[in-house]
Amino acid sequence: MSFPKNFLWGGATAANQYEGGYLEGGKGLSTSDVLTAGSHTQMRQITWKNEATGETGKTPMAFMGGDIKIPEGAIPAVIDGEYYPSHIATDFYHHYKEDIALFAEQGYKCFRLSINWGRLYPNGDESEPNENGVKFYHDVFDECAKYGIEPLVTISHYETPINLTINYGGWIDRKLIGFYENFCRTLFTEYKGKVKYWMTFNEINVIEMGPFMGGGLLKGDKQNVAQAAFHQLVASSRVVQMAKEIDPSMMIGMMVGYGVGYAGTCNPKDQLALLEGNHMSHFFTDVQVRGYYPNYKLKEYEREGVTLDIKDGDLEDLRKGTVSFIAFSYYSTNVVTLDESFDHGDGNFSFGAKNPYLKTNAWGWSIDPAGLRIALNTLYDRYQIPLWVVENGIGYADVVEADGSIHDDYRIDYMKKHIEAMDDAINLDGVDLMGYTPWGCIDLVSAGTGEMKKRYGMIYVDRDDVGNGSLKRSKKDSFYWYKKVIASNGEDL
Ligand code: BGP
Repeated sequence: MSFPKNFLWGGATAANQYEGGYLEGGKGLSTSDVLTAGSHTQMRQITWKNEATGETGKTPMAFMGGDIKIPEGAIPAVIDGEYYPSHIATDFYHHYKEDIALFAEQGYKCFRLSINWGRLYPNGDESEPNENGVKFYHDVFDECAKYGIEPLVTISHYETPINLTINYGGWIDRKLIGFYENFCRTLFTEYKGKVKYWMTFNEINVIEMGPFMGGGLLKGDKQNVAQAAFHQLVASSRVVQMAKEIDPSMMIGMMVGYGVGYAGTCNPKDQLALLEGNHMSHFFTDVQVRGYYPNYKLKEYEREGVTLDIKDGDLEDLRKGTVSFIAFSYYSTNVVTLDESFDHGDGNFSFGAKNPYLKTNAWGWSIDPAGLRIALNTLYDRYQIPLWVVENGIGYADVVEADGSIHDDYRIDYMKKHIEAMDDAINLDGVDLMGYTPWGCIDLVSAGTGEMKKRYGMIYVDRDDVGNGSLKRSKKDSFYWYKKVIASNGEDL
């Protein structure tokens, strides 16, 4: 066991699932604020209201591709009587000092969080930021600095100011590039010297599967998604260049939800299906690391009649604004097969077929540490730039014992095996890995289902699926275990 001396051990969160304070300090509504709670198998839905008629309703599941189908004349809105888990979430907004102290107690070297765009720009299109919002993140970063914890900031994580969806249609409108640049200029100038590591969009590839969550889009057809993704890629490349001008020591990375697939059989048809899956997995990394659209994507667009509206300078920006590191989330692997005898499972996101060699959690996500080593090798072979595992973990309905303790040995086991896989990738394969921030290091709301009971944390938060609970924090067994792991720089697992 040996991890690099400056390996960045920490934990990961995101404002839309953790922060709460959804209308405090002048914050505007964002897309995540109109998402209802879901359930084990029911993904979250978007609520809407027609102001003129007073009619309200919910769309089908928010995380699926295709058109969102909000009726004519209605807009996404918060509806009385509905429960929205992200409004309070696990209330980082009021608990940040306590939480950062707990992270420090575990020995964190870094802490991943996201900036709530609507806290700085309530409508997204203002020219000047909301000072209250700017101050909140100064306070958070100052608190991190007290303990020598390096922030790792996701600039946009599943939320867009709702005004940008209602009045511009989300990222389909090119104007969002400018609004995002404006937002980033504020971030880079305000937090210069406090934040070194940034990622432009969380799981940028999610726009293909969740156009509303990823791009604030109400029209999720292929043409719209392709153009909106192009705008995000151009925006990302421009702010990479901007950051270099404002502070050359900043490192700006991209972030992708990385899909590792296995072909179900050696039937060449399965292998070709896997090849197509791999194209999907690499499209965004290819553009953000290499600086241009890969041929397989251009051919796919050509076949499907998708055209991109490209303005002067866009392609040059893509070339110039390539990222310094690849951050990715890794939870499980998928099986790609045309063989109908495979079991397809029933969890949320258990795409593809079930892998008979792997166990799954209650949500159908397979547990596959070897897949992480494969992910690290594949990405490093392909791009040869530093990697960072910024999300990893197991969702579990933890049980609180009568004495308040939480024995999450399944989580310890999951993390231990994934840390061993990273160790192998570093020491057996020579992969350049910067750090590890397991997801939802403190309990927070599930992005996919909106549940609280799908917990990832090493710190428990007393809150349930319908909003009851004191929000009190307590330490799970994994809290102490991970503390030991960090103290020994990964030696003592
Ligand atoms: C990733 C997201 C996170 C997070 C995680 C776990 O896709 O970046 O925001 O939530 O998945 O997913 P879930 O919360 O649905 O269990």
